[in-house]
Amino acid sequence: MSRKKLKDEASIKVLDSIKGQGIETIWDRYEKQEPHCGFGLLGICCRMCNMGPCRIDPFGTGPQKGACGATADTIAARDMARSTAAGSASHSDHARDLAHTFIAIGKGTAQGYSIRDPNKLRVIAREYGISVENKKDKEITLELGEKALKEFGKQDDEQLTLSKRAPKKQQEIWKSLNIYPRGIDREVVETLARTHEGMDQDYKNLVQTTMRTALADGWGGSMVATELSDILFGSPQPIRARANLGVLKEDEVNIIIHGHEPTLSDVIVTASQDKELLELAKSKGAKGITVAGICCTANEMLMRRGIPVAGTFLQQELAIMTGAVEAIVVDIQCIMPGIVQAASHFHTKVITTSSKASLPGVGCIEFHEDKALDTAKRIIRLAVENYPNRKQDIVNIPKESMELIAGFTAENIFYNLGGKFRASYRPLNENIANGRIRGVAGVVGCDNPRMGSGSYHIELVKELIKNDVLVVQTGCAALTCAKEGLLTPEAAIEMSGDGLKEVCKTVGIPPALHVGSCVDNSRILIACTEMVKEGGIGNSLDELPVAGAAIEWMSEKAMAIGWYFVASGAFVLFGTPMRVAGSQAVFDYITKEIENIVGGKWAFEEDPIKAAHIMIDHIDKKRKALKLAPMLYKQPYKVAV
Ligand code: SF4
Ligand code: MSK
Repeated sequence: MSRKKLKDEASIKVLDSIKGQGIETIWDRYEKQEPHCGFGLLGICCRMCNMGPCRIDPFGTGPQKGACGATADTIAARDMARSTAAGSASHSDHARDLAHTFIAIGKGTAQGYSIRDPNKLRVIAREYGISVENKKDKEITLELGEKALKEFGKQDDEQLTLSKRAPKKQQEIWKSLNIYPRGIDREVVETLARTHEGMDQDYKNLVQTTMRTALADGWGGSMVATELSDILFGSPQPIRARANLGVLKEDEVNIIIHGHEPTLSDVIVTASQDKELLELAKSKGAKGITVAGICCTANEMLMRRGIPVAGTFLQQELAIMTGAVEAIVVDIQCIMPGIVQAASHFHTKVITTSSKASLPGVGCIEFHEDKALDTAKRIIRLAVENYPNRKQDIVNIPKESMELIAGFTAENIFYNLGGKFRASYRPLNENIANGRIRGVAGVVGCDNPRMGSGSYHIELVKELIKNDVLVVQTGCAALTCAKEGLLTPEAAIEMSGDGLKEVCKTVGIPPALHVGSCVDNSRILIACTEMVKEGGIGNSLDELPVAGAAIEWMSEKAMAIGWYFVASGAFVLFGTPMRVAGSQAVFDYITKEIENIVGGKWAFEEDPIKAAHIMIDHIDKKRKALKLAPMLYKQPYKVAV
């Protein structure tokens, strides 16, 4: 029963409040799907052509080949490649939209935007080979937007962010394996072509295209999205805010922004402070307007503007079920169709804003840069006018919300670890080398009713920090841990091992650092590269004592992220094996053999404590290979789990 693992008090209270009212949630629908189709779970069902669907018998007594002759190996690897391409496309299309916004700003056709980090604009423009001398922001913005856009369609040339930033050893490996990505679009299209019926049947070749496409995302599409967002919306700095459903206000108009793209939500936040709209809200009986985020739109607005977080992916329906949300404004990705059904029981208006993410029967106020501010004001007006329709007697906002610090980046971590006078990765590397910090782990990704409904992230992070592993977090994993207090120095330092505690206390940082949204996993690539550059704990990414996990992964984007880290030399753990367990050959290849090829590999473990120790074992293996000092303090770490 999936709900049994849900530990978040606020969510449980909302679920209890709707009992017996015939209102469905993701947990109800998930349970109705059980038991899940074994063929699908194992990845041995193929629907690539109309001779199928074909299924491979996992017990060896039934068919071992599809009608065309495809084996379990081909079918599983082909499915994994396609999903990774879809995930890469999602991140990268988000980046493309930002490039378009840059062009619109440069041409003067965008409304309501200004470049908030003109220094970074110049740094990145120079990296793209654009001369910035004596040029105005607008001019550079246009040139950078156009150049960034060209990255997507490159046919043979290398992507700039990748060729200029990735460690040399990784670049050499990618070239020797023919997985050095070209244009983002080209890689996605090629993977789709290669996975068509009658095309690539060799699972190793399919893993190769999977890695190349994912690398195009991590070092390309996602990285472009991160950099352009920093320039446009401001580079994050550590900022305090609050997270969980308790951030909604009983006496204010509540607007939820949900999805991934900050382009409209940033303007919505600005418009929510508009005097006229605030007056309108007062005239309707509300004391003000609260904008709160869900999913990665939340992360984007949280780390740049301190906007409160209403919740994670799994809380999108629950926010509506508090009865206190006037509008939920969605852009792209991770928008559950279930919110429409949820909203039908309350007064909440669901507003879609992208023609790429439509919901049946739901009105769309399409967002375009040239009318961004007008659109934002129109949306807020709609929400405000909906406030009198709220039934105050059924409003049930749980009290729970927790303080957090968000907004660490690969750049500002220099200052936070080294202080103003010693701005470098040296203190981090030194503390890893001398055994105060065991290593670094990325704990990222979705929350999933199949796993712990968020609770696995919390258990995993607690076990890692207890064993002196510094944690960096993005996506809903970060928001989940924020709700538990793991993103504040005050609440979390005491849960850390003695070495990590000493470092965090000295520097005043939490043991789990929020580094952003899903596309911001690219910041982790950059931070790892900086650790290599600083020296002393490995000469390439695959030598570093680091590991990553998306234990509750749900989306295809998580597969793209996992694969670009593995292809970059990292160890990545997922709770479940990406629908490849039906092919022993593919499973063994990606969990064992591949380490000798790219330096990284996969592991799958659903138990969060065991998962933490698998990651710790990997970090210790790397420490041993580097001959780093033994851990400084006696640890709770037990080798056998
Ligand atoms: Fe079946 Fe082959 Fe068609 Fe897949 S591609 S559905 S295995 S015939
Ligand atoms: S939002 S991809 S549920 S992390 Fe980026 Fe959360 Fe996963 Fe969506």
